[in-house]
Amino acid sequence: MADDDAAPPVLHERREGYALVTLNRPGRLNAFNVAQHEALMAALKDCAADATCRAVLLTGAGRGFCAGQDLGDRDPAMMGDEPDLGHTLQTYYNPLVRFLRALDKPVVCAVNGVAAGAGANIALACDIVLAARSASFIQAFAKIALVPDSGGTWWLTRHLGEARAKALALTGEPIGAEQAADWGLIWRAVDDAALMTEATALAERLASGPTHAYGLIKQAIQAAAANDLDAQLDLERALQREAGRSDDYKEGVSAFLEKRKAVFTGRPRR
Ligand code: LHQ
Repeated sequence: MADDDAAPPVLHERREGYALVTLNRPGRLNAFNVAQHEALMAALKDCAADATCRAVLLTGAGRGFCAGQDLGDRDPAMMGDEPDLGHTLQTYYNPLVRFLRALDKPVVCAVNGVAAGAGANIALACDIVLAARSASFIQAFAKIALVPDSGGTWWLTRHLGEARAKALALTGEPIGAEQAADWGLIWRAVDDAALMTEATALAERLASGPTHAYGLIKQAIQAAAANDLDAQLDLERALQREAGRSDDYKEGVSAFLEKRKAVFTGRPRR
């Protein structure tokens, strides 16, 4: 659908407490071109810099979540004999994955339909992934003689183990949302009609939570994969020290003792 390129490649809606970010090239199943990469990073950076933005909800327009790289931009007839795909990763996909992981606010991903290639792995880089029951995840790379990227070899191996990681990557066979949830690749599969209601409710809940503590939790869990228990215990001590100095900690304990609902500001400290 050529019309896609007339529309903004990413829709960025600032909502109360969070940003709704929608990949918006539905005629190409939201495959990434340069404009979509740039617009997505701009939206994420906007949320990072905005203290009133306390969570991100990422989804796709139309029937797909994201089909990975726009292969229309990669016609071998136009690319010369030695395309440098490493440069594309270095310039666009790797910074995106790193930004999602480093963002000190939770990122919810609502996978509304097929997530293929880098599209699947960008979804897996988010903090909490919900998927519509009809959605699927495809490590499509080997079908075009490529290697899973955007963290794919890392997510698959960490979450599923080598046997399933290799089978998915080598065959490029899709797995459905329920299978992905049963295997621990994503958080939850939900009915298609309920996806955005559930994802929105989750983003709203996170947006009124202790944002600073969420950032520390994210940091701790992401560090666990590379730490031994001793190092992780030390990290928890440091992060807990920091969390315990926040207004939200005081508010959380006071609210508990007073038997009322806590009202968190999300700020690090007074
Ligand atoms: C697309 C795409 C697409 C353009 C669907 N591009 N148009 C990093 C570094 C540098 C280079 C290379 O890549 C990477 C990372 C990667 O992501 S590699 C993996 C790239 N992605 C793929 O190989 C997936 C290609 N797409 C598919 O296999 C299918 O489209 C899936 C299985 C995702 C969906 O199948 P269907 O539901 O049957 O939809 P469809 O194939 O009919 O697609 C709908 C339209 O979207 C169609 O256009 P048309 O004009 O015919 O309606 C497709 O051409 C277009 N489309 N993916 N990646």
